[in-house]
Amino acid sequence: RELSIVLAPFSGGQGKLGVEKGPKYMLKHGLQTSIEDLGWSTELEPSMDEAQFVGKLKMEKDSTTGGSSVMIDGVKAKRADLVGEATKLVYNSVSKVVQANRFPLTLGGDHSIAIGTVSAVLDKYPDAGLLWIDAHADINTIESTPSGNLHGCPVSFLMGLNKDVPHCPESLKWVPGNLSPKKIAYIGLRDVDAGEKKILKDLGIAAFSMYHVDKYGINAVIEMAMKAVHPETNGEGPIMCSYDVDGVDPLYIPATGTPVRGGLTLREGLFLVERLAESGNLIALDVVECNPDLAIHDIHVSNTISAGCAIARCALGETLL
Ligand code: DIR
Ligand code: MN
Ligand code: MN
Ligand code: MN
Repeated sequence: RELSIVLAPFSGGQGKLGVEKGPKYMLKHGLQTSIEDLGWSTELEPSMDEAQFVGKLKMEKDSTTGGSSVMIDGVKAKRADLVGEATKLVYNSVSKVVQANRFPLTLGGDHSIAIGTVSAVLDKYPDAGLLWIDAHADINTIESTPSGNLHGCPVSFLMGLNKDVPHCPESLKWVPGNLSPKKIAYIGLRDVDAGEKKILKDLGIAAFSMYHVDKYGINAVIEMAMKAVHPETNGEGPIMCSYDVDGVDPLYIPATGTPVRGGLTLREGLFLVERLAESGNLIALDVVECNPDLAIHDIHVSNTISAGCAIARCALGETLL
């Protein structure tokens, strides 16, 4: 069992600096050794130069030209050039890893980086199902986005929903956009924009909100999600998990950019990935949106980073007994 930790220290998909520090903090917490202790041989795969992107972000904030944003009906797809560039670098790294039959564990960074990870995984495993753990659906198009933040849009790019939209950013045209709406299931949703609700409904996407977690329990929800992405084989088949830590309640994971109360308990959030590990079907994992700079107290940093690391370890086989 061989694994590469792909570092994706990118923050341009949203507006709060600090989320690029996620990978560094998780490594400092001892993540690589603890994964080795689970029996994996590991390697680091840096995908991009953190300082280079932070430098560009700062430049852009200082600049008044706004040349890198695309304005559509008064809404900007913010920093689309940087998101296009960064996600392509992540795509290149994850492609190298999966093509070498290694497991890609990608550490964000904001959730826009999943444009790169999922595209690379689908090249290698076209039949893969995608479980998207998040308070948010991240399926806004460049037309529906209320914020212009591209970390709220990765799924629409993965599905090719922006292809026919005028002014689709040139920088993101490399994205294959071939994820089928039948191959994704959400768990943990509780802050979904009106435009996103319409897309989920129109495309018939499997979406389990916190309502469903409360109603059926997390075990039943994960079984339903696995069956939703692999209906012909009763839930069996390759699964990728893209895990936004804001899926878990901010009580447990406070240092994240867009916290929403009423989320998964820490145990529910860990059970999810323990169950995926147990299935033997997990082929790739992202852990994104840990932002140590948003903590008010030091304890918030350690709670967030230790929970982020626990998500990775549980997905990779750590058990309580
Ligand atoms: C909101 C928030 N739906 C947006 N999205 C977030 O900006 O599109 N995604 N926070 O993680
Ligand atoms: Mn989110
Ligand atoms: Mn919102
Ligand atoms: Mn997200």
